[in-house]
Amino acid sequence: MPAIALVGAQWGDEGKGKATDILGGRVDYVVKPNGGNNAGHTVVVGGEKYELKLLPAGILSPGVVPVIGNGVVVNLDALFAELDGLAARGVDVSRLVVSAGAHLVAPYHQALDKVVERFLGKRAIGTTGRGIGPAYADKVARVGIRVQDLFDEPVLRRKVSSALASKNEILAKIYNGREIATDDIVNHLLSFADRLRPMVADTSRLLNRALDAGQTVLMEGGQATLLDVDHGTYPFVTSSNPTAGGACIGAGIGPTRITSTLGIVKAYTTRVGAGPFPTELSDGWGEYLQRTGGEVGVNTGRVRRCGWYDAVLAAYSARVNGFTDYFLTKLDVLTGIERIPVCVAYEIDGVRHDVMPFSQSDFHHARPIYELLPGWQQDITGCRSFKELPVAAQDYVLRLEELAGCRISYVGVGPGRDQNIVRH
Ligand code: 2SA
Ligand code: GDP
Ligand code: MG
Repeated sequence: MPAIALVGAQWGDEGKGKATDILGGRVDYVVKPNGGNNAGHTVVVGGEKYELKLLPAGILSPGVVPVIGNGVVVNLDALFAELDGLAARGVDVSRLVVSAGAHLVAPYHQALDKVVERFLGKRAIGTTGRGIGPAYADKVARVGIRVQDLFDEPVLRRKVSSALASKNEILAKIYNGREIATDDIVNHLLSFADRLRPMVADTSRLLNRALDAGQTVLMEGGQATLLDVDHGTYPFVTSSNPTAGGACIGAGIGPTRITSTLGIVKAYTTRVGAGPFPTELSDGWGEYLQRTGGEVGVNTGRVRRCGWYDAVLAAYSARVNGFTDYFLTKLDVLTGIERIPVCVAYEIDGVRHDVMPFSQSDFHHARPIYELLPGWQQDITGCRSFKELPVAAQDYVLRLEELAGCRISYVGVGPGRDQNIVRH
């Protein structure tokens, strides 16, 4: 009855979609516990490229039941557009199950997201503009609309009306003085109700019964640890808990069910949006990693900021998530670099820090202290066992493992489903 939590260890885009996809053959359910259509996973299957946003990557594995958990915020326009797009490409989307407890992203959430970013000006977070923060804010303020509300029209109407009452003054400013009418929102949401109804279930019950029956559940975290609203680089974070603890809450599975916690970590570091990033490269190497690694946001098309591997960050992530294993992705992108810098500590206002500082003011001043590791020149994209890797590449992985305090059980050497090395 194993439950596996799969979590991004850096600032996202580590390759969680690909990791989920390759585990897909061994699991029965893949549940997305957090986030919404701000996520973006690129999965390459048999040379075909799929870009998933709101749906869990498990939808691409025929034997898997994909689940949208209660911790997700669902934009119904985005959900059906994505389902229709995949169906048109021949993917069977009929197995999808959606939690009755998941919250909805309404059009006014998106409008608020954009206007708040505009007001913040230079201090903007660099959100994806998908209304994620405002939808989670309503959830916590207890004025959110949930999937189950679509099937009780009087309740839906009451809830939309009270959600709008608290924000119509602000919304009127956004929409040039025009208030949003409750009816417009209610009718828009209700237009999806009939199509959604057969997919809706008590997903916590479904998943726990599956675990009781000896089936395997994979929780596929969106975003990543350093974007976690509690453990990330606040306020430059998303508005959910994309860590292993958050996965339990967002799926309705108790922590004692988890048998392995897999951290996905890239062999270098990237970040989209604003916020501190000690190993960021503003020289030609940043551009080199961006180009060689194809680092462009799946959702927004934004170019990702790039930097060297940060071992302090990886050890922090291993700690707050209790990782049992790391999946190190994109090792192939480093091929051809003569000496590869790895950040092993920070210098903050003249003092060396071997662990993540607890103060964000300090983290904003952190300067990387690098160790230089020998690189390799041979193409590694065809390697399928650890010993096939050049010795320098093996040593790079082993040094990262030593610094992370958690074993590196998988290594990615290309975007394809089969381009991996399994060590344990
Ligand atoms: P939001 O929209 O409120 O969640 O934004 C808050 C911060 O979280 C970051 N964030 C992400 N970072 C990396 N990847 C994400 N998904 C897409 C992708 C991003 C894209 O896979 O490429 O297409 O730009 C993601 N989602 C949220 C965001 O940049 C803010 O820093
Ligand atoms: P996610 O948000 O964590 O699922 O990651 P994204 O899909 O946004 O970004 C990861 C990108 O790296 C995708 O384009 C993947 O196809 C690609 N990728 C994943 N693993 C590897 C790898 O080992 N090598 C290479 N070259 N690309 C990879
Ligand atoms: Mg992504």
